Amino acid sequence: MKATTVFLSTLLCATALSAPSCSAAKQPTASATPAERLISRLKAVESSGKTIFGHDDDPVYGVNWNLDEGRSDVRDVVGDYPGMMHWDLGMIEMDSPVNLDSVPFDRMRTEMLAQHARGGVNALSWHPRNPSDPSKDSWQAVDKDVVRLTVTPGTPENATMQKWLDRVADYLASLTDPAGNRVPVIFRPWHEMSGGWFWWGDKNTTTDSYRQLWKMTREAFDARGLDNVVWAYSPDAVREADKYLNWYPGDDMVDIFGADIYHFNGEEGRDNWLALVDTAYGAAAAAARAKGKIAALTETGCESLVVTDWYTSCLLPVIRKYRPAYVTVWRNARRSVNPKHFYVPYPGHPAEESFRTFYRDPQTLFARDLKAYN
Ligand code: BMA
Repeated sequence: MKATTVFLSTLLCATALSAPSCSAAKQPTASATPAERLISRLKAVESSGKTIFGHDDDPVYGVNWNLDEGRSDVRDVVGDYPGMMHWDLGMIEMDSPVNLDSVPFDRMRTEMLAQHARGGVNALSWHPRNPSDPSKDSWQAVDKDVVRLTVTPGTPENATMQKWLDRVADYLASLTDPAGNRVPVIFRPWHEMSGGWFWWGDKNTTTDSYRQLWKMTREAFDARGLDNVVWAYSPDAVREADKYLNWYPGDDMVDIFGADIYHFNGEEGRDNWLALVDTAYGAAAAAARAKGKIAALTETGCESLVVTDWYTSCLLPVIRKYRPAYVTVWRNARRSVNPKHFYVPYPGHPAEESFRTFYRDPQTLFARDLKAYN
């Protein structure tokens, strides 16, 4: 499907929809790092006016299966894997062999390498435990001062976070192809900070401490010489565009401007979602344009697909209007664990047809389409 061959050198700067800053979108040289090469690919996608489709935890479990090999709810419905696979590192900080959603980290690595080998892209978020009390998860803000304590040298929280960042860095360093080359990954730390639900979120910290937490993270990876990390900034849906950059850590620390914007309340929620996309994604796109960086809808979706034509009546018009480099929908939780928590249809679900139409649309890029963007 959509088998147009796209050469980076001819594509960049070639269309009215070109990357925000053409000078920044150069063809990578042989000495480019894996991160620089991924940035160039994403800019080429943006310049072509197309959008990569992404799905969280795609090939490791689905609504009716768990840890099968070679399976994906997306693939079961459309015959191809998503162009992007999104993952979460939560619990790696505790040295756990499985993440917070019971995905073995070894299997996650194998799938990330397979996705890279088929021409696809990988992205990671991280829901770490609370460094003030690691028995508490990301959503439990036991101490409102936790971010300040975490970024202050000499505190137990700071020592804990340094150790945790080292474990994340070990994992990122272990993402190598069979020839030993590091595989690039989008890393989206400290996400949805504009909301109050995480210990690093707006209700629990100051914007200054937040920015220091980002800087600490970035410096820890840089000190390890990681050259395969592309950094994504992703507030939740801000209701006022001028708030979007409140937590922004700086041009030297971010490559992608994102926004996490979910569709709630079924049919009735349509207008609200569209308005939030206009405001929050609009702010992300404007920042990306102004700074010559990439813009993406970093999380979205309509839980249970209660709007059965959501892919064609909601998401497709939005990506045609804004042309983000990628969109990511959230995970298809196993029915036995959380029966309503899924965002792509599985075989037999009434949203299948809408999703197939979305897949066939020339605007959307799935794994096979991405081979053209090398
Ligand atoms: C959330 C939910 C949780 C999950 C977390 C990390 O939004 O899906 O059930 O544990 O993401 O994947």
